[in-house]
Amino acid sequence: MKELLFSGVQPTNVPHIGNYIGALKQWAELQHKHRSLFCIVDLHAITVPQDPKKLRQNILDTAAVYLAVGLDPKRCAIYVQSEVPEHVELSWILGTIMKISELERMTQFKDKSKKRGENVGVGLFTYPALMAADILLYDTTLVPVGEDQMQHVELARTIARRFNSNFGDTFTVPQPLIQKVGARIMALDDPKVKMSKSGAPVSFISLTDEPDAILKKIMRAVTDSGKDVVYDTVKQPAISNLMTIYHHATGKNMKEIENEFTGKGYGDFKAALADAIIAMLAPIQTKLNEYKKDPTELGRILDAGRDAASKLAGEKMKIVRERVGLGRS
Ligand code: ATP
Ligand code: LTN
Repeated sequence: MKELLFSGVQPTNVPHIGNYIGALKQWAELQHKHRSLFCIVDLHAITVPQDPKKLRQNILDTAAVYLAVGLDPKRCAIYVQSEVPEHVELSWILGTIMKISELERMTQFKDKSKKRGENVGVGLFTYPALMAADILLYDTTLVPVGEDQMQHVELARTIARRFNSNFGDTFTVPQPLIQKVGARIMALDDPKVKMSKSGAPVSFISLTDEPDAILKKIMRAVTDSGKDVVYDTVKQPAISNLMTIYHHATGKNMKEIENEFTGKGYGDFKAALADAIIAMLAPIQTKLNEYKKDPTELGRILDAGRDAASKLAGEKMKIVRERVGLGRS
């Protein structure tokens, strides 16, 4: 089967090295192998309150990040979710065959709603229906995401099968694609929680952090009670997390990293890690500044992406409406 790749990032803040290692880095590699759509999921972003002005800016900045990490608009479509309204239409339809109990099981909903207390909108609950729509609308075969999104992709698979069995074969059942190492980068200040854009600034390194800030954050990062640079995610979760970042920044495997720091302490390792992150981000930051200076080019790329996605989405929705019996023939 011809593969089609779909993925997205929420324009909630500047992406961090967890987003890069878990998702964006593999997108840049995969676009060379498969047809790809990369979406800026602004409708998902508003499932928690956003400042409208900042949201608009974040949408453009996220597009610039996509380009800066190496996405090539000649190889893939880059576009804004809300500019292709079929996502919302399909989301509504899929929501009618999703079970409340399925949505109640979603870890992201449980975590985010716990943090927000009473102030939880229905959109945060039905978020997975929109994500399933994003994926199924294009007959996506592969969804490259971080580990935290696995459960949502699983639910999209379940819903594709359910729709196909209720209404006849309509949707391709997608596969998640997860990095072997680095699918879940943990917060620098707490190796028990995932690095997140909505966490405290000391908990993540954003793709736009300056060298000084990177050094400070890495030096302050929590470590384990031991002192050896050894990869053991159970006994040494904090250092193993930092080693995972080092692995992605340098290309060295865990054995090579352990050998490099035998007889040296966490201090030496952290200094080398900060240097490696600074070097990994430098070319991305240079490109990012160039794209941010050229909003016209950015607009042209997003227009072309929207047109390509709209064409596919329009064709698919015609079939879906007919299968469900909506409207008139
Ligand atoms: P927010 O805090 O606003 O929910 P987030 O940091 O979780 O943001 P998303 O926009 O939800 O980021 O995720 C974008 C992509 O990055 C997804 O594929 C997600 O799985 C991946 N990702 C997010 N956090 C991490 C992480 N800590 N490690 C690896 N991948 C991650
Ligand atoms: N829910 C994802 C973002 C997202 C996505 C998607 C990822 C929305 N739609 C479709 C892959 C495929 C997140 O929070 N990271």
